[in-house]
Amino acid sequence: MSENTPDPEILARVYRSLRLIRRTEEEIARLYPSDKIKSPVHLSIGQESVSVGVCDALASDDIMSATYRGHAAYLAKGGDLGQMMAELYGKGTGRAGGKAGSMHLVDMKAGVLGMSAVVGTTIPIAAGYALAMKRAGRGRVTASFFGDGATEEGVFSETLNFAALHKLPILFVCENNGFAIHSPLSNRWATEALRERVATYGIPTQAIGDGDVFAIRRAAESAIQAIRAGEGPQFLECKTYRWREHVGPGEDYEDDYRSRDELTRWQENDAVAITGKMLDDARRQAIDEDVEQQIASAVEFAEQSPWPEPKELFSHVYAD
Ligand SMILES: Cc1ncc(C[n+]2csc(CCOP(=O)(O)OP(=O)(O)O)c2C)c(N)n1
Repeated sequence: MSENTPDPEILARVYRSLRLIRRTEEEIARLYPSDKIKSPVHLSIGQESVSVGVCDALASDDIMSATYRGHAAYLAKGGDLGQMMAELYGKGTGRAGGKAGSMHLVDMKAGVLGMSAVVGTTIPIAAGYALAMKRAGRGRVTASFFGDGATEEGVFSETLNFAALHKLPILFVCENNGFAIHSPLSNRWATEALRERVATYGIPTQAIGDGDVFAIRRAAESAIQAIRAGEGPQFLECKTYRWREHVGPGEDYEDDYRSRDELTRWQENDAVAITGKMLDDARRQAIDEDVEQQIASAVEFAEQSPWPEPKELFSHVYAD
């Protein structure tokens, strides 16, 4: 972790966000076998520092898009937890009326543009939003989160080119967890020089190799400053590690595609635990208790909420 001591308010806010995401997803994993949660879940446990570091550096009216592994980014940007949980339960009070599930979270009040199950597809949509924001001229920034696998999609390269050409106000954030489902980078990339590939489009890049949330936050802050100064898109590559299986609540270290030693190395560098230890005990305990209450009331809200009305099946299918 960083040697620079963060500002106490930033430290407390960052810890709260990390802890909320970690505990929410642990609760989702605990509830999942009960079949109350009606959609597949792709957990970010272990990857929280990327979403938190970047979203904490964004302004509240900035915009963010993410992927099916999107609970962390949604919560880090301030998405409503109760409505997220109700969405996972398929309830009518969910963010999308229970129709979208975990992989398609959206909350425009919090600047969450949306997510998609189709790899890479939110990258050009985020660039489109950035183009609209540039034209509106109010200095707002879009951040686009995606995995290392998404950089293999043609649309990634097309979007980098377009964004660089038009100097769009967009921050590209690659959450490089080293795997696309079970395929490691070594089976997919001839070189790991992702930053060099991106730089050929004329986009400045930075890399953070160890999941240090404050290093990610500092990198995001400087990139966002450059974007607001009109310098065009910026790119962050954040190395990270997915602790659970690709989809679902469990672990998959018996599946023979990665070793538990790798997990242990990342767990020793766990941003949630390290950041918590930087706070004094009373402050940390108060935050932890508050987070538990927030999660309990979100679960209660989801459980007590009604199912969508049958007629809702036909709403939002076509534009009015
Ligand atoms: C266009 C497309 N191709 C393939 C898939 C199947 N698929 C789902 S997740 C995934 C891996 C993507 O890996 P990455 O972008 O690194 O994200 P991560 O799951 O590691 O967060 C693939 C290939 C898909 N959903 N969409």
